[in-house]
Amino acid sequence: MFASAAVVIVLLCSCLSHPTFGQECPSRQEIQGSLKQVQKLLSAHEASYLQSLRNLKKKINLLQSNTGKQTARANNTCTKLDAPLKGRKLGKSHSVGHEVHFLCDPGFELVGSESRICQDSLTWSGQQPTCRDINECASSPCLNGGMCVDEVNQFSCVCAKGWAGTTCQSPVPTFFVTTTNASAATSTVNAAAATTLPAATAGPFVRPSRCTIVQGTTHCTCEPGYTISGRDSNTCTDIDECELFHNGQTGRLCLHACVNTPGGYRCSCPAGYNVTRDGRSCKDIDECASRQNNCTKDQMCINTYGGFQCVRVDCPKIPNATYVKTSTMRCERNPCPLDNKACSQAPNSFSYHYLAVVSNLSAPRVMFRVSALRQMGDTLRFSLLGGRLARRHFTVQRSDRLTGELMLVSPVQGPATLEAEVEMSELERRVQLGRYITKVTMFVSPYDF
Ligand SMILES: [Ca+2]
Ligand SMILES: [Ca+2]
Repeated sequence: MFASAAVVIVLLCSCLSHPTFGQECPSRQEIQGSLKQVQKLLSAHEASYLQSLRNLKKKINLLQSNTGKQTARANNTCTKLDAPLKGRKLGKSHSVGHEVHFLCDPGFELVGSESRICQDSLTWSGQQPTCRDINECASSPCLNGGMCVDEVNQFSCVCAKGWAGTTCQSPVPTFFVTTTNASAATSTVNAAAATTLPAATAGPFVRPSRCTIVQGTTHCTCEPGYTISGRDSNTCTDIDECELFHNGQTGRLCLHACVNTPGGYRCSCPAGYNVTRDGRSCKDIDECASRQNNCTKDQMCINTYGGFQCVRVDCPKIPNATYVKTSTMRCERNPCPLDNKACSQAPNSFSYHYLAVVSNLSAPRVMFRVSALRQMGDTLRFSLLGGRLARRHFTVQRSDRLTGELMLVSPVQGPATLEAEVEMSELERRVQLGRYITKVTMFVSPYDF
């Protein structure tokens, strides 16, 4: 088209500059008509040229942004997330498509997102969660004017005078006994000085009362932690707080055991625990951190609730395949001889993981995750191996394209040790490319703390 326009222009130019050159020149009108057509033609060309330029620019921009995305995808991870205060984070991978879950300690409730996914945009879905102390006092459980004190996972009542019990439900026998003594003057008498206590009731759990005689009326009182019981106002007996507050429900005095003492009480914990600073709860002793363990050098110390375990990873003995330890908790298969199918079908690796949990942990919950770094082949499969016990308490499910999770499906009553094996297999057109076994051992404490 450009060529034909150029010929027309050359022809017109030569006619205009040399009108008598001997060729048949068109009339002026015809020339103007032709020039208009040429102008139209050029405008059309200019428009189409500009359109092509715009398209080309668009394509270049698209290419540039795609290259940028691929660079980001090369280290395609979201920023690291922290566990909430008084809570835990499950899941370590921050790669695109991976999920992390959040749990709160007992007595705390989660506010915000329970799970967050690392999105394609390299940002996390949802909101960062926090753990909020569950207010056990919200239902006003303390009766008869008692004041409720919210504690971690429980509450306690500070009862108004004259009331006792977990929820201040029971009236307390009065500490003041009024007797009439017509002959007595106003004086303070130590009752024990005047009366010899019977041997059977003597001892640290029995104390003399303090009596004041005011205008012929005797008022007897006891030291804190003691009360006048029965008719004998001269004798104070220890209040058995453990008995008085004995109630298996929320407002227990002690997390574990209560020991009555003269004038008070104390809480005790099973072996392997220390009593907490508030004197009422029990905290596990970390024998592995405090070197209070007898694990040998080739063993690993696993701290458990109420104790510890010494474990040693020995690589499995499987016919046709040999394994070598590549780290404290991992064994990998040595290269197989050519054409040894039995060897190449044996698991490529065994990984070992140990978890310590309390008894009766609520379920369902994710206990462990297994992820493939990248997908080989066309199918990735996760399955649960192991005996009936493992199947009763665990299941394996997929959380994203490359991750399988071991879920606890029913609470486990401790003490117990459970083992589960998660197998991850890679397949290409139903032919197995590799098998990776993760052995998870869960130590369940005898107590729910
Ligand atoms: Ca006592
Ligand atoms: Ca321990």
